[in-house]
Formats: sequence, C-alpha cells, structure tokens
Amino acid sequence: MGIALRKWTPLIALALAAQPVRADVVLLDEYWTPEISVNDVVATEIDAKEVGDPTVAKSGDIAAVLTNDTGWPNVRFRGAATLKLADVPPGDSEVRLWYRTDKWDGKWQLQLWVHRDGLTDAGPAKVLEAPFAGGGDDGKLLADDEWHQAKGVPAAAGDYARLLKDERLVTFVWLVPMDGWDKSHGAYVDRCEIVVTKGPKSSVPAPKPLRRVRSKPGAQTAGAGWVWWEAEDGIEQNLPGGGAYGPDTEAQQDLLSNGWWLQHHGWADAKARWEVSVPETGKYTLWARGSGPDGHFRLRWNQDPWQTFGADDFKPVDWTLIRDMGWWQMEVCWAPIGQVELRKGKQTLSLEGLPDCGGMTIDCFCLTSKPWTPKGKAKPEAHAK
Ligand SMILES: [Ca+2]
Ligand SMILES: [Ca+2]
Repeated sequence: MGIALRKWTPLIALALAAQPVRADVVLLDEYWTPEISVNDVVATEIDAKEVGDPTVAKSGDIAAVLTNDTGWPNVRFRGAATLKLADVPPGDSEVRLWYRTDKWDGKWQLQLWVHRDGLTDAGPAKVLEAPFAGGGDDGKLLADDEWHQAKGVPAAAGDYARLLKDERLVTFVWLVPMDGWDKSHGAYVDRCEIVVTKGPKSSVPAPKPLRRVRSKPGAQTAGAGWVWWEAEDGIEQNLPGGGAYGPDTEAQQDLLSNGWWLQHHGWADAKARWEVSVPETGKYTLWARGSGPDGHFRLRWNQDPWQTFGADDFKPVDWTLIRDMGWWQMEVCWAPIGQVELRKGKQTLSLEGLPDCGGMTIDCFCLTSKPWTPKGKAKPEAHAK
C-alpha cells in the first residue's frame, strides 16, 4: 500500500498550526537504512540490547557500524527524517554525529540530500555539505575506540538554491570520506542531527526523536469475536526500516498502533507473512489500517487463491494524519479489505507487492466476526464484553 493523497480538513489545519515550529532535526538515530555503499564498506545496523553491550550505541539502542579493509568508508543512508530547509538555515546550524572507531582516523564530510517528487525526480539532490571536525589533528577522527562527537557547520551546496525552502523534504545522509585510505577498521556511528545554534529558531526545542520498536513475530491481541495483530509483527517480511513513509518523531509514532508500521517506498518485491491464531471457526471481516494502495498488492490466507487489491478496493472509514508534507499528507486509515471463512487455529496471511506497487504502509490488521466501527489505534474492546 502507498500514500493516499487526500484533501485535509480545516480542523486538521488548526490542530497543526498549534504545534511549535520544528527546528532541530534528528536525521539518523534508531532507524538506519544504508542505501549506497562505496569502497566495499559494509554498513549494518547494530542493536545494543540484542548484542548485550550498551556501549555499541550512543543514543537509544541502535547504531550503525561500518567496516571495510580499504578505509575511506563512504555510505549514503536513506530517509530517516524529514525537514524544511527554512527551519535549518545553513549559517545558523551545526551538524553533529557521534562516532566511535578503532582504526579509521580519516576525515568525513556530511552531505544532506533530499527528495521531493516533481523537483528531484532524477533521484535525491544534494543541498547541504559540512566538513566534520572529529576532534583530532586537522579535523581527523579520534581512533581510540571511544565515542566522540564530530561537528561541522553546513553550507548550501548542489541544488539548495533551486529547491523550495518551506516544504517538508525527505532526507538522506551521506557520510563522504575526505581521506583515510588503506585502514581496515570498524566504525560505529549514531545520532546524526542538525541543530540550529543561532537566530530566531535556535530556541525552538527539537521534537522527541523516534524510539525503536522491535518486532514480536506472531504476537497478537484477541477478544470475543476479534483478533488484532501488528503489521510489523509478521513471521516474515523483507521491508527495511528507513524510508519516506516512516514516522520521524515520537509524536507521529504514537499515532500508529504499537508505534510502528510496515512501510517502504519504491521497494520492489515486497513480501510479508503473518501467523494468526483464530479463536473460533467462523466468518470474519479483515480490516487493515494503512494508507490507500499505490498500485496493487495481493493477499491470501494459507494456500487459497491470491486476491489482488488496488486503490478502488481500499475504502477508508477512519483517518488519522501522521505528517503533513505540504505536497502530500501521510495518513493512516482503516478499511475493510474482505470477508473470509476461517477455521479455529493457526492461519497464515501472506502479502506480496505486484510490479506496479509503489510502496507499502500497513500499521495493523483486525479480524472481526461482529460489526465494528474502527477508531484510530483503539482495539475493539467492546467486542470482548
Ligand atoms: Ca541510536
Ligand atoms: Ca503497527
């Protein structure tokens, strides 16, 4: 499923107007999706809780670790946050990155790239670049295997002049090495952010960044006549965590059930599978909370024939605005997507994107055997009575 474009109501406009204007932006922290890796650098996500070592992350639980034998680690990370260029004036801002490296003592430059349909159609465009002063001689990183913060003042670059400053853009962070060949290393990076240090926007507090939501494969909640499960709790799925459709603050995250959804934009061959314990044999309505399909996907229970879904099959009855990008609204909606006879016991629901499927966003599902009026992330507790 992808993003439904829908006219937003004046009521939502008023609610948004009351929120403080965002200034500082956490670009990367708990969701890292490497998109381009150069010089054989391997970029992987590392979870401090999973490895049982709190020192592998500096902020929250998740960091990225970059390793290669040739040095010069060069990686572009995809869309972990959005921003308006007007909110982070280059001369009034500072970019910051926590790093920890055992041997790589080169220098990094941070480049901020952005994407906006209709303006950067050839792919993301570079808008800011900043040399990172890592704390060592001449700005080099300190290779003592301790966490340090590199800082730099960004300057306008690339397509900055021609891009709209007051529209929310999807961001990409590119760590570009400026020297440091032939140094085999492991380098952790965490919490990359732009902080406004001067001017009128410097006093605006940053919104709380995302917290990491861990998948619980097969988890579900059930009551009399209903079963609810999170899209992100599939027993199998191949969608990466970052991307244009991810929420980018904790406030946005809290609008989603369990604080996360299965989402990605432009991801070919999307697949997901969920295992559901159906409490009673019977006829159920399957509800999905997500966004209107962009292109087509298909679903099936167990080995039943596939059923294809497109925009005309997704008729929302409940809407919540997640984020207003100016040029589109990211929203999450409930819609009934079919009726099914299911036997008591474990049943498997499978989903596949079809070639024209432009993206996936699914928050959760609910199977109900009784009439239900969905409302946001509230579970149908009334059915349990
Ligand atoms: Ca982190
Ligand atoms: Ca969810």
